[in-house]
Amino acid sequence: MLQLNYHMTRFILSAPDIRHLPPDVGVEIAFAGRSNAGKSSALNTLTGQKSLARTSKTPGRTQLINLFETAENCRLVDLPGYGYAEVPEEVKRKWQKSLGEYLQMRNSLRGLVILMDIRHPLKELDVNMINWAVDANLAVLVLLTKSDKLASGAMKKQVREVREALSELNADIEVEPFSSTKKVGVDKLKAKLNQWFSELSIPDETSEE
Ligand SMILES: Nc1nc2c(ncn2[C@@H]2O[C@H](COP(=O)(O)OP(=O)(O)OP(=O)(O)O)[C@@H](O)[C@H]2O)c(=O)[nH]1
Ligand SMILES: [Mg+2]
Repeated sequence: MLQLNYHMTRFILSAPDIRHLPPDVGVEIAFAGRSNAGKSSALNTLTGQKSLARTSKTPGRTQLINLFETAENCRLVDLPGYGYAEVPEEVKRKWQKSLGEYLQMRNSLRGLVILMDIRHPLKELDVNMINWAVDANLAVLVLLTKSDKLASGAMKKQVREVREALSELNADIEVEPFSSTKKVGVDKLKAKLNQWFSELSIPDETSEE
């Protein structure tokens, strides 16, 4: 099993749509979730780099498909959030379209880390995303973010409830609390990414003679 050093992760590029992405080979794991869920913060915490991915108090910060590379053919992707109403309709349409295209067309996308604020989990769009990912045969890890915002008892109750709700899907989805500020769940995230990068690589069809 690969043991990647996530601190070595470097930025590759930001793409407005999938036509601007690098060749579709290797394994990509994308961070998805509602606007403001803490996707970009989780990437920074994982990589030990304060401003690798751009974060903001204002939802809708990440508007492009941002690619990072941890090792050769092992990429992490920071996606724009979904479900944020307060952006101009035109902008929202454009970025939700490229998000949808990325999720549906990108061959090297093998897994999704789905992040939900632990205080507001399993909103309709989250459930849709999880169901869609399961149907599309993507591996899924659910992180309940900002776990520092709840007391220990309430935090554990939320984790248990989300686990119970998702167990009905029979889809082997791990659910873990996560906090970027308190560094909770980082080791679980690293372990899952190592597993996925090791197991989910697909042979490069173009290299077969
Ligand atoms: N208390 C607390 N705040 C957090 C945590 N993670 C993120 N935040 C805050 O939540 C806000 C949103 O974080 P981002 O990482 O930018 O969220 P995002 O999901 O990338 O948002 P978009 O790019 O807009 O979709 C910021 O103000 C962060 O500081 C956490 O673990 N604990
Ligand atoms: Mg972001």
